[in-house]
Amino acid sequence: MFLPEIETLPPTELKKLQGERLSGLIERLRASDAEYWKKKLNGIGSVASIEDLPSIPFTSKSEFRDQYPTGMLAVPLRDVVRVHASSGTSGKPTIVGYNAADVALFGEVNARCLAACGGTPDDVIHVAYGYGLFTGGLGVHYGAEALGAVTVPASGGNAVFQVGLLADLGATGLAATPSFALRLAEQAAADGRLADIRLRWGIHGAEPWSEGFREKIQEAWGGDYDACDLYGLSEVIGPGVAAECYQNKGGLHILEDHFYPEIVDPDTGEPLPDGELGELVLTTLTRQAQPVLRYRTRDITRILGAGCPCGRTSRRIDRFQGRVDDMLIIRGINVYPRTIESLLLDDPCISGQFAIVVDRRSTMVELEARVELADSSLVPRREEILNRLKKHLADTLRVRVEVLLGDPGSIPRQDTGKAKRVFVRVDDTDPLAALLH
Ligand code: DLL
Repeated sequence: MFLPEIETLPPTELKKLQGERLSGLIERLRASDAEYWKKKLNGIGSVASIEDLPSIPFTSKSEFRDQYPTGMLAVPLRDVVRVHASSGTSGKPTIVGYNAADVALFGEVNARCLAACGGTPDDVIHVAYGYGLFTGGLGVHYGAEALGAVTVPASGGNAVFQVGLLADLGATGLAATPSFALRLAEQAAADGRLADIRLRWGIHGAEPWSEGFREKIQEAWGGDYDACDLYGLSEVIGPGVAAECYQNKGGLHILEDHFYPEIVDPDTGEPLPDGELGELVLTTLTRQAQPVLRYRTRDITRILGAGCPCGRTSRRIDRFQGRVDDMLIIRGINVYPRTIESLLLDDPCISGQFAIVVDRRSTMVELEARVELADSSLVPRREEILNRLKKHLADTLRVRVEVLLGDPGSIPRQDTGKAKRVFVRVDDTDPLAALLH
């Protein structure tokens, strides 16, 4: 544990700390000259404990767009020492500012997450998240340095070169998106370098991934590799909001002394009790330059409760089911791409690479899943595996999915950024062809 005195605080003390931090934050924000904060807090009564949080209105993604680029800063711009940005789906990116204390916090929370996933000062940590405006590379980088590990800023791309580096520098920890972690393992196998690589654990996030995908990554790197989940988002800080511990995978410890979680109904905004699936809402209790109050993440999860064999007392949240906006509505039936992924990747004969195509060429929308065989020895069994997959999907989903089962390596790989899994087909051009350029 990186900060045991905080990470094992008894729940009542944690709640007290959260209340103090929240009321301190509100006082700081009330003192800010920014128009945005004056308006946001106008008419809000006293905020003395965490129970007062629901009296504050939600914050939505559109506020970042409206306040672009620096309207949400709670400090003068000259106090900012770093900016990050996430690319918006439409138009303007979301800009996030950090002062020196925020940068230190960014390092601390990532060091805590790395330690939860198995990292120690003795590790060599290969950071293959993208560096730049994206928060992944620099966020985990500062965490790995704060932990005292040897930190290798590999960034994304160039899998062949990265495999050599992993072997030559003796990396023991791998920080990468789950899709790139698997891509690197495939490359290492193709180059005959797997036996030269000593990776023990990985910290993977920035995109949704199923338990089946975890198994593919762990198998690809060898049985002892622990693949753990890391969650975060630019609007809140970047990576470092929640992470699994290697002792108890299946839920993520939320660093709730800094990021206070609530779960609400995504349609009505009504709070939901622990255990119920809904939209995660986050409040940054300690961010200084650009805090957020009750930010609607659009990410779907549930609160699992506290108590964990690792000794951390923070509550855990479930692995992400997807985003509210990801939900596909196929002939009136709601389906999340992650559900289809879980069903497909349950099958050991299928590789971890897949794509879902929403075919909108006719008014009857069709779903197509493209997968590939895990290795070429399975080619003679293609029909049998395909029928098994189709049956597995038909038994569980209420929508029909056409399955295409290709040869190993037939689905295009992506070496940078977040893996694109869902493609929309509107004409006779194959939407996956765009990945080849
Ligand atoms: O993806 C920050 C990050 C970097 C997290 C590296 C983990 C590792 P954004 O680009 O702003 O920030 O995207 C945030 O990505 O709202 C989720 O929808 C999704 N996401 C992030 N982590 C996970 C995860 C970074 N572990 C958005 N599981 C979030 C599922 C995730 N989805």
